[in-house]
Amino acid sequence: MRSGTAVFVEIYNFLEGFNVKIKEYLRYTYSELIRYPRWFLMRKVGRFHWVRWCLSEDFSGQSIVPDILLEEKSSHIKCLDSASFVTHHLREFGIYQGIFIDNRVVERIQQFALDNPCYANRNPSCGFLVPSLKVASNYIKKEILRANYYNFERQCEIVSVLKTDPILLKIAALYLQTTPVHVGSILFWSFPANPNLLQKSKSAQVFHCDLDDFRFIKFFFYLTDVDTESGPHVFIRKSHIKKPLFRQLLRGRASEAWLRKHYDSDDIITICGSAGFGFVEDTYGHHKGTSPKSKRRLILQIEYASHDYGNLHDMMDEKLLKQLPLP
Ligand SMILES: O=C(O)CCC(=O)C(=O)O
Ligand SMILES: [Fe+2]
Repeated sequence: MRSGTAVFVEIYNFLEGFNVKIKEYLRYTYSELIRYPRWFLMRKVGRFHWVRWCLSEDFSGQSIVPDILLEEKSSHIKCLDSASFVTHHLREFGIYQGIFIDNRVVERIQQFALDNPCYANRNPSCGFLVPSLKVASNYIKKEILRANYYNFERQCEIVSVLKTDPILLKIAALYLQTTPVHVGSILFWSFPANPNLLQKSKSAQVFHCDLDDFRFIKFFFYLTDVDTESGPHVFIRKSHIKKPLFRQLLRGRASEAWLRKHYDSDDIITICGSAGFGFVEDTYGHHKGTSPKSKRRLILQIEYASHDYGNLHDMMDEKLLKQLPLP
C-alpha cells in the first residue's frame, strides 16, 4: 500500500501540472484576444454546427464571384472529376481524393525543400538543411517529428501560381459558397520518430479538428511517395457533419478510443499516394497525421477560407530565424 506522503505528493504534482496548464491556456487566450480579436471570437463560436450554418450562403445569401466559377483549366493541376462532383463529394464525406500536381512542380518544390533550411518542431531558432537531420537532432538532443519552412510562400515562387490555380479556386468557391481567400500555404516534413502522446499532439499526429474559420478547406499534396511506413494522413469520413454537441463544445477533442467506438471503422481512412498525389479535405472533421515508421514525408498544404485573419501564413521575421551551428 502506498504511504500517505506518496499520495499527497502525487496529488500535489497533479494540481501543479493543472495549474501550469491553466496558466498556459490563459496566457495563450489573452495573447490571441489582443493580437487577433476577430479570430478569437470565431474560435469561440465557430465550433458549433448551427453557427457555421447560419453564416453560410444558404442562410446569408452571399454570392460567389462568377469568374472563379467559369474557369476549370489548369496547366499544373489535374483533377479526376469536375469541380461540382468534388464539391458534392466533399459535402457528403468531408474529403475527396484524386487531385494531382504536375511532376515539374513536384520537382521544383522538392528542390526548394533540399536547398532551404527547415525548422525543427517549428522552432525558428532551430534551422537545418534536411540532409543534416540526424546531426540536427543530436545537436538539440530531441527527436524531430516535424519541420516546416518559414516564409515559404514568399520564397518559393511556384506557390503564387498554385494558390491562384483555377481548379483549386473553383472547388474552394463552390464548397465555401463565397469568394475563397487564400489563408496560407505550408510546406513541412514529418520524420520517423518514437514520440510520446504530447509530442504527437504538438505535431498534429493525434486526432483533432482544425478551426481556422467558419468555413475553410485544405488541399494537401504529397511531395514524397507516402505508404503506411511514411506517416500517411488519416481522416474520419463524415465527421465534419456528424459531431455530437459536446464534442463541438470541446472543439472536437476526443480520444482515439472514443472515435473508433463512435465512427464506422470503414469511415476511418488512411491516405497513401505517390509524390504529386493530392486530396482536399474539410479539416473541421476529425483527422491526423501519423508518425512515420521508417520513411520521411514531405507535404504541401494550401488553405482557403472566407476570411484571412492573418495568422496562418507561416511567416516569420527573417531576423528571428536562426540556423543550428552544425558541423
Ligand atoms: O500531417 C498531417 O497529415 C496533418 C496535419 C494537420 O492536420 C495540421 O497541421 O493541422
Ligand atoms: Fe489539422
